[in-house]
Amino acid sequence: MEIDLTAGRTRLSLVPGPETEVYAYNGSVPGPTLELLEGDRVVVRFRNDLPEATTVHWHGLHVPADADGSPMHPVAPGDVYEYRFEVPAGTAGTYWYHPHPHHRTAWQVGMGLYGAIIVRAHDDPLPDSLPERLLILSDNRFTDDGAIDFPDPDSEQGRTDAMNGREGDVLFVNDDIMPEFSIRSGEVQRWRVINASGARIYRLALADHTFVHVGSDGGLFEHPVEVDEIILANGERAELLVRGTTRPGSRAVLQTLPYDRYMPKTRPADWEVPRDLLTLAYSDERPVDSEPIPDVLRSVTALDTAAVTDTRVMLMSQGRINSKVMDMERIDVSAELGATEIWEVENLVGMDHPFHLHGFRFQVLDRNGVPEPYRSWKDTVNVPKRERVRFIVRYNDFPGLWMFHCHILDHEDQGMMGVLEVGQPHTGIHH
Ligand SMILES: [Cu+2]
Repeated sequence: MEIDLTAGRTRLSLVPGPETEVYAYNGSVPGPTLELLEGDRVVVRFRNDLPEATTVHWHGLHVPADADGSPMHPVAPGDVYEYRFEVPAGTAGTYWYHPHPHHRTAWQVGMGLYGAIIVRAHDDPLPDSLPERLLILSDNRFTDDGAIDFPDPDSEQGRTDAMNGREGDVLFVNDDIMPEFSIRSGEVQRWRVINASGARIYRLALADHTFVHVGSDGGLFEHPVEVDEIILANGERAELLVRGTTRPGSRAVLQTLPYDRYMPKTRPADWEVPRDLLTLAYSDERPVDSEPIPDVLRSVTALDTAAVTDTRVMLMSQGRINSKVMDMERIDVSAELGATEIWEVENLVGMDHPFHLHGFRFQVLDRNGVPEPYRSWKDTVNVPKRERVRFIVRYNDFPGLWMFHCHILDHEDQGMMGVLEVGQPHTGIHH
C-alpha cells in the first residue's frame, strides 16, 4: 500500500471568525485517516513542505527504527522521506501519527499535525455490521484574530503552559466543535477514540449510558468490560461499544469530566467544570434488536515474567527522567534484541505524566503494587501523581535507537525523554 503524505502550511476555518494559519497533512486538520490491514506492506512517501524540519511518528505501530519518525531522523524543509514498514498480524487496533522533531513537537501538533490510523484484522471478532465512529479528540486555543495562541514563554500563560502542557479551551472531535452523532435505539456502535491533545487528559462519560470497553492502545482485550467512564491520557486510545439503550428521539451528551492531573498552583480556574464533546442524537425510528456482543474477543498472550532478565527503573520528575534531560548523543538504556524486561516507572511529583515507549508494545503488570485486572497491549500508560506502574516488554525485533518519554508534549520538548538502544545479543562473552 502506498500513501502520499505532505505536511504544509495552509489556512483553514477551524473556529467561527477569521481563518487560521495551520500546519496540515494533505491540507486537512486532522490529517487523512489511514486505513491499514494486518499484513500490509506500507510505503508512505512523505514530503515536508513546512518551513522547518519535522518527522512523522506512527504512534504505537511496530516499525523498524528508521521508519519510526523519531527525532533521530529529521526531514529537512523541502525534503522527501519514505517510511517503509509492514503491519504485523495481531496488531489490529487504533493508532495515530504526528510529528516528533526534537524540541518542536508541541508546536507542530498544536499547529494541526495529527491524524488517525486504523489497523483492521482479517478475523475481527466484533460483527462487521456495527456502525463505526472515529473520535479524534484534540483541543486548541485561539487569539481574537483567529491565530493559534502560543503565548510568550515568559508570560504567565507561557509559564503555565510549560508546567501543565498547553491546553486549549476549544475542544474538537475530529474537525468539529460539538458535533452531532446519530444512533438508533437498540443499535450498538463501535467507537474508536484517540487522545491527540498535547496535554489534556479526558475522563469520558456519556449521560444515561455505560460503555462496553473492548480495547485499548494495541487493540481488543480478551473480554469486554462494562464501565461508567474512561480516562484517556495523551496518546492513549480506547475502543468502546456504545449501546443505544434509551428511547427514540432522546439525546445524550458525551462529556469530559473533571480530572485533576495538575499541581495545585497551576490548576486552571475552570478545571472542575465538565466540558461537552458531542451530542448523541437518537433517531425517531422504532428500536432495533441489539447485536449480541461476544464474550470472548481474542487472546492476549501474557509476556513471560520468568524470562525477565532486567528491570529498568524510570523516575519521573518535572521535565526529567532519572534526573536527566534528553541528550540525543546519550544512550540511557542498552538492551539485547529478544530480551524480556520489566520497566518500573515511578512519578515522583504531584502532577500526572503519561509514559510512552516507542517500538515495542507492553503489558501493564501492576499499578502501585495492585495487579492489573486484565491483560491488554499498551504503548502509553498514565502514571498519576506519586504513583508507580510496572510493565513487561519484549524487544522482539528491530534493533536500533528508540525513544521513551512523557507524552505531555511540552514536557517531551523540555527533555523529559530518553533513548533505549536495542542491540544484537552478545555471544556468551561477558565483559
Ligand atoms: Cu510529563
